Amino acid sequence: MYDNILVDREGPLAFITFNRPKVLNAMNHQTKEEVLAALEELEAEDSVRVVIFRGAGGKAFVAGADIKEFSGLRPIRQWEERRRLHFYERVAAFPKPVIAMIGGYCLGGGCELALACDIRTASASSRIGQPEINIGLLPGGGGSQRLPRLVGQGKAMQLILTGDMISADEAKSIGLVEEVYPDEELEERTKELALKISEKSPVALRLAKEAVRGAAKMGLEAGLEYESALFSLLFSTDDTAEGVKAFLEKRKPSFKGE
Ligand code: CO8
Repeated sequence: MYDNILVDREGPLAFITFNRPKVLNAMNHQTKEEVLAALEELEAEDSVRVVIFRGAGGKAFVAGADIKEFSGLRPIRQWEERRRLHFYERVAAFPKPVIAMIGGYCLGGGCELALACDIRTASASSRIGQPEINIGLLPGGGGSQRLPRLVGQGKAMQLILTGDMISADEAKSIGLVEEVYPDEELEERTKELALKISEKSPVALRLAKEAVRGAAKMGLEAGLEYESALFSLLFSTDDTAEGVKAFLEKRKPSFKGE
């Protein structure tokens, strides 16, 4: 159905796999269109609780935007694409939890995609960076804004100004990825993490994600008001009633997402 990605379901999990291993899964325009279409599909499927991005071929998650599309690119075309797609913003705003499962190179637009996800796991041998500066560019998919929020301004500056790739362990030490697993355990351990999340109330997950995203969008006072409104809203849901009841009855809750 898609040329550049694969979409697979496994119980409550859905995988979107970047599938252009010959170019280390570099993302071209068509890939982005396909990812957005897949996300739309997965948003509508109640059985899908968590989405995981991964790369095919074992060598890369995504080695960046497809540099071939940059040669002779007209500024107006680039501006129009951004205006029309809002690719990275739509990944970040997806209403279900999204995990970037990084196996191998995670560079440029690939790193920015990972930054737009909610949680990042990486295999120990992964290499992560924002090398745009090496081709006379800067991160144009949100990296200059999301990276400093995650790792602090100094480290973000260093990564963006040098274009250096760092190891998964270093990425974890600066907060750029949340978990590092041995290469052969990446998929299994990431699935365990995703399955744990998938058991929670989908509606509570959605609002919790919104609340945390709010922290990057507003000041503390407005953020606390936002959190309070979302917290209160959850008392209108069956899931919250069920969660509280199940706790008091000392049993596992059964969440319906309503
Ligand atoms: N775009 C296009 N093709 C690529 C890319 C890429 N980003 N990365 C790798 N490839 C291709 C190579 O050209 C090569 O193709 P071919 O076999 O036809 O020559 C193939 O993939 C395999 O790559 P290598 O032979 O280079 O593999 P190596 O193991 O020697 O090196 C590297 C791996 C170090 C990852 C190397 O491929 C590399 O440096 N790649 C480029 C990484 C990069 O600079 N990424 C950032 C791109 S710019 C960007 O992402 C901007 C984002 C802005 C987003 C906002 C847009 C709206």
